[in-house]
Amino acid sequence: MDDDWLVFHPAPKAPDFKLPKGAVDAHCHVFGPSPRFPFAPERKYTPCNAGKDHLFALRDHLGFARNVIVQATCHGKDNSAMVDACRTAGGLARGIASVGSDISEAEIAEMDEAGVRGVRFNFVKRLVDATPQEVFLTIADKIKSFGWHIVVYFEAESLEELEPFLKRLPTVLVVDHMGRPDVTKGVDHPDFQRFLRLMEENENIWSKVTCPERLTKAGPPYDDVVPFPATVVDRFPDRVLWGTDWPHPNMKSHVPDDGVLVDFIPKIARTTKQQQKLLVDNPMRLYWA
Ligand code: 0GY
Repeated sequence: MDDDWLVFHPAPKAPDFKLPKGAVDAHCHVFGPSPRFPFAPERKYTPCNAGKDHLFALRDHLGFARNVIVQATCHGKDNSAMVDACRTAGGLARGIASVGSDISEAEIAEMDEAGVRGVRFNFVKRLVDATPQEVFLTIADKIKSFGWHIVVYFEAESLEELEPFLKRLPTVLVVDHMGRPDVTKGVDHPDFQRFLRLMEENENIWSKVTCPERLTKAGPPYDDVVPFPATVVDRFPDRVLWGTDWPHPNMKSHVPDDGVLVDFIPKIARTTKQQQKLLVDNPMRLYWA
């Protein structure tokens, strides 16, 4: 692993917040373990091993029932670790894959059978080399008849340029980490207002209200981040998802305690009705219907 890699928390606290029955951790990853599942030659980072057994133990410790495992860029387009985790979970995990435009219908069908329900388009330059928009449009066209959706990862300053392209995509879109706002600018800043307007005007766009540990400047318990996800949950309660982001790739400031992250949830989804939608109803509708 990279010299400056921060390994996930060895013993997260048991959360004080009791998750509703059937709660879904809708954003997490598996890394390897290598050498069984080698990392991709084109990767931009080399993580620690963080395999499915660890992930499922964390799920049980925190009180989640299910996982959505998102293909991490360190595995490139080799989805085998994620697919293996989905198969092992016996219906309790779904997956999001990374694929090329040469993906065949048979390959999509095989992943679908394993539990994959979407693809991820990544626009974060430190994680991937740029992909031509035509490639993404070809992939979108191939996956849409399977009822799959598209997860998009970009940073706030890219949204203005990306917006016309996002509007061309034909499926549900799920934006990772609210498009990574700069929390020092506040929710009223034009950048975050642009993101809220995008959701307002496009009913197919959902948001993961995730990653206070990445967005914070103040550190745990991440109170400086609260207004951002709280606003999104208040305005779009039927189009939000929550996840741990375990094993927290590329964290540099600190190692997050996943139990502290779970205790953040009631600060951003303040009623039991919002919590039920965020943690159970929305992910079940998108991934298990
Ligand atoms: C995240 C965030 C990051 C990494 C990846 O696939 C990945 O490598 O998503 C990041 O470095 O911000 O959502 O896991």
